[in-house]
Amino acid sequence: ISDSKISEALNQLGVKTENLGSSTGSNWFASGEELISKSPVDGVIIGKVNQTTAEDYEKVLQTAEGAFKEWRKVTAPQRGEIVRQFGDELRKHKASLGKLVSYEMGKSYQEGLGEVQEMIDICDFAVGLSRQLHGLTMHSERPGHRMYEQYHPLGIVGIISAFNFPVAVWAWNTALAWVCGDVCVWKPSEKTPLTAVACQKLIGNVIEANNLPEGISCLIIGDYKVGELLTNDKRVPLVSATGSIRMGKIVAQAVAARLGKSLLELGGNNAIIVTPDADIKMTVIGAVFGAVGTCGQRCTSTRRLIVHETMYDQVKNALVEAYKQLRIGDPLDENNHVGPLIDKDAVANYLNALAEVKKEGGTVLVEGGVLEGKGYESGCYVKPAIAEAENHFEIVQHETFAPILYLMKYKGGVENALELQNGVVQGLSSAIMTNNLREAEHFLSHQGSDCGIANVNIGTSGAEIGGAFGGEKETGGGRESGSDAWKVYMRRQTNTINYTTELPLAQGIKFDL
Ligand code: UN1
Repeated sequence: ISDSKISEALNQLGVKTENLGSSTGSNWFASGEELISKSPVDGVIIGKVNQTTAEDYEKVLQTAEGAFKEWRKVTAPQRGEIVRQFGDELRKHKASLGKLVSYEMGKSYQEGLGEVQEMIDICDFAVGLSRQLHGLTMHSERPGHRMYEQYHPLGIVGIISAFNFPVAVWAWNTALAWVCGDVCVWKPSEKTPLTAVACQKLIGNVIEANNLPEGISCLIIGDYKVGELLTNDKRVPLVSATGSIRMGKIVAQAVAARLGKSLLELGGNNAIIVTPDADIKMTVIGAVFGAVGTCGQRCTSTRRLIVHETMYDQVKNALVEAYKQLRIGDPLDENNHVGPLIDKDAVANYLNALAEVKKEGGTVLVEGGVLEGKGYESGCYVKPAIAEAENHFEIVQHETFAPILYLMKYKGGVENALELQNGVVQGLSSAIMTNNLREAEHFLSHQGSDCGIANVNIGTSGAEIGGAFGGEKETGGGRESGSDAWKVYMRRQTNTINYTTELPLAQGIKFDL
């Protein structure tokens, strides 16, 4: 670990041991090549972590298998108690972990704290859930029979998470999976290994203090090759993957080939529809936060603004003015609104998208560009840009993980705006800004938004954990976090009990011997 500006935070999190890599609970072992974690904030190498080899992976899986046999015997409310303790650890370490998230990933410190808060919230949710893993009871057609269903744990849940929410998305999955009685093997993004190490340290301490089997929480480190070990592994009945559509298609095919289950939360191409009845001030705040927050690297980031022709100039001018106020720089400095992109590859994708939109006939309203000079040495700081574009442009159809907002016009009724909004392959988040009840209800109806998330008078990003999170079409169809998303982490069993001395058959079938 280098002596960087977050060394104190790292110390508080206990991330200072040599030889970190694969882990089962608080037991670390590392034998693979080193993976370097470089901060996009200042380009400094924060630390190195050993990657998981095939042998390390085998050890992890066997430990997880053993742990599952013990963990499923612990009652669900007691499992909830462990998650409660983990939530308390997160409360204690919120500032340090938030800082590490901000420094390793590049989002603002406020957003880093927000991400840890999401982890705490999902822990609280999971604790309550641990007494509510309800099944239904049914009436049997046969006399003296009782029918009901119950949910049992699945076993080992694989979690593949992305760099943009390096800790919260893991927590959404793992907190639910744990109360459901599963054990988890986590492959974080290779771009953010240290935040993962920090989380594993925190849960490892809780597991150890409670004398529980270490394999309840496992960590494997590396790139897609390590992920493949997980997706191809028959011992892992569920793989939950968050990331790009390209990655999701590979994961889905590998898991389906062995008839496993996958939970996919992939790309978005989220739009805000701005109707003639929209409140301009709310629209601008929602759109700017949605487009530039996390430097445009949320899967719920606002990519498109579909504005009614009567509002177009007003919205356009207000946005251009708002973008002038944006302060870009060190995300740990709370005066800044926008931090860096994750790495130089992301910068290249951003530049490519800007070039493409021009090539296809778009007009740039707010120029982009890479920032240079003092404070921007990492080469990852870019200017949020706005371009007037058309929905059918190839580049507009594509999710570019960067702060580029495409502005487009619609005429006539809200159904025309919905044509555009739904006219992309992704289906994650959507929003309408309107004070018109008819428009709002149309947008929310079966003829309206085709996305997993549809908001009225709120932007596209910043979902709460209480609702099910995920989307349709190429977003992958999975749902994580709140509502009844827990059901995917369990197997349903239908039970019929005959308490008579007869054996009547269902459907009235007679079978006499
Ligand atoms: C993601 O970008 O992968 O709604 C998750 C939001 C956050 C979660 C985003 N609560 O923006």
